[in-house]
Amino acid sequence: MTQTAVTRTVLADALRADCEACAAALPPGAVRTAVAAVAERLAEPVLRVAVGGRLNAGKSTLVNALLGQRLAPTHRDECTMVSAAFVFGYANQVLVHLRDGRTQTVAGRPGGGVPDRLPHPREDIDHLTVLAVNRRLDSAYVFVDTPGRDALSGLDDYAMRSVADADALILVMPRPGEGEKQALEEYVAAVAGTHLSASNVIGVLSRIDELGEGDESPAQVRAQAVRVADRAMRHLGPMVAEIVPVAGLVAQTARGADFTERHMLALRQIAAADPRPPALLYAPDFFLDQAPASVPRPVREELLALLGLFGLRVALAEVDAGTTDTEALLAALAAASGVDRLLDAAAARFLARADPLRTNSALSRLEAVLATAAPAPALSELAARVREWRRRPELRTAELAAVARAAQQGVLPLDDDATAGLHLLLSADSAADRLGLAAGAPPQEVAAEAHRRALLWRAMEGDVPRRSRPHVVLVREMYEQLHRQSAQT
Ligand SMILES: Nc1nc2c(ncn2[C@@H]2O[C@H](COP(=O)(O)OP(=O)(O)O)[C@@H](O)[C@H]2O)c(=O)[nH]1
Ligand SMILES: [Mg+2]
Repeated sequence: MTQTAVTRTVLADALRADCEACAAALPPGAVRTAVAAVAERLAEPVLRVAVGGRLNAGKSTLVNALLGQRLAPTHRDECTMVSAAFVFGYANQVLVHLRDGRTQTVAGRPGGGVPDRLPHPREDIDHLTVLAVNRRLDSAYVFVDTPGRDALSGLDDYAMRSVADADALILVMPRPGEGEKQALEEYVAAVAGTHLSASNVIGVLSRIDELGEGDESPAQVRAQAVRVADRAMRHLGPMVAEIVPVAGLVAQTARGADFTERHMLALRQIAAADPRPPALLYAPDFFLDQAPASVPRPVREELLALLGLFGLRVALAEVDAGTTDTEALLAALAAASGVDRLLDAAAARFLARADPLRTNSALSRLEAVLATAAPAPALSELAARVREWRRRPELRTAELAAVARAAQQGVLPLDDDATAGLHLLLSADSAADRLGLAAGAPPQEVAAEAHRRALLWRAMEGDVPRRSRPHVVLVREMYEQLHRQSAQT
């Protein structure tokens, strides 16, 4: 679970050179600034990951867990309604980017993060950049906390702008129950026409501690969460790479600095109580009332706020099993929360593929600039280069996202083998991975599998509805491209 830096930047560097050449040939103005901004971001070896989802899904809590510090506001106030990117800095400051293009610097909250009040009304603010001296931040990711406002899925127009600007998305999913299916449908609708699909979206089933009746063991809760995640995964198919269940509150505590030796001591006193009240962890009030007298009520309340009943169950089991060290306990809590698995998934699916993901989102931003700019020779040249870039199989994410959506909606009917193949094509990077072969598979094997898949999809061309045919052709062409590439090596 190490967060290595973004190291591979082959595609990003080459695209950056194209942008710089174009910017140098353009007259000063908004278009040149926009192209130069794409180049500048390509020069920063970080991956921008947006965290999206509906109000109260647990996005900000999860962002704090990922950051290992409580920088994102998780209480209800106006600041949770603005997108915020968290960036390593040597000062505790917040850059307020206004809609009129100005940027104002304000002091961060004491200890770091978004202050309670901002010097501008929310409507005037485009987004925030939160600088903090953070031990985990100077690594590979910039996490962007987004506000879900009106939409059930949380991806309304405002949130979508920061999502579309990111290289990848962590979609924090609503708890199951009423509105679950509707919210998933809304997510699929909201990302129509974007590059978002299994190639750059990881789902998180959040607040898993709230599943069930409340008296289940942590293992039972996790098992139930896996079932719910599987169900959502079957529903979303190629629109998300995978869905990881996470108990965000426990994760935030496990990776943050709020749980101290004092809390550890209290836990040990609770564990040592003999007899332990049998109903101690059945309900919050039972815990508050029945914890041993040696643990003052305010500390009981803190423990409950930091861990919830789920976290308390995990923690007490750890202490019962002999854990006495705070760091060891927090490591166990992090593992039980699911956040370690999420970080592993992000490392494998995002960080390991940072080069194509960053290049892809840069191409999208360039395409947006090119779509509105007045004609200029330097821009035509850039546009031609962008079209060339987009023919590379690892950069066809927008087209593939459309295929994924068609498959998810049943417009493109696929059998299980083709579905699994499409998922891999979207969510993997190397030719072997995209074909479901072992890493380091010999070129002949890669070529043969790519050929087999190309033939399968060619055979489907006549069978699918007419409007889905272009999708089938695209996938077939991609397999042919993989075949040609591996046959050449
Ligand atoms: N029990 C529980 N509460 C959570 C969890 N994650 C967040 N919350 C609480 O839910 C509320 C909303 O969380 P927040 O992260 O601000 O949600 P957001 O609106 O999606 O950013 C806060 O009071 C959090 O403390 C969780 O995993 N378990
Ligand atoms: Mg929030």
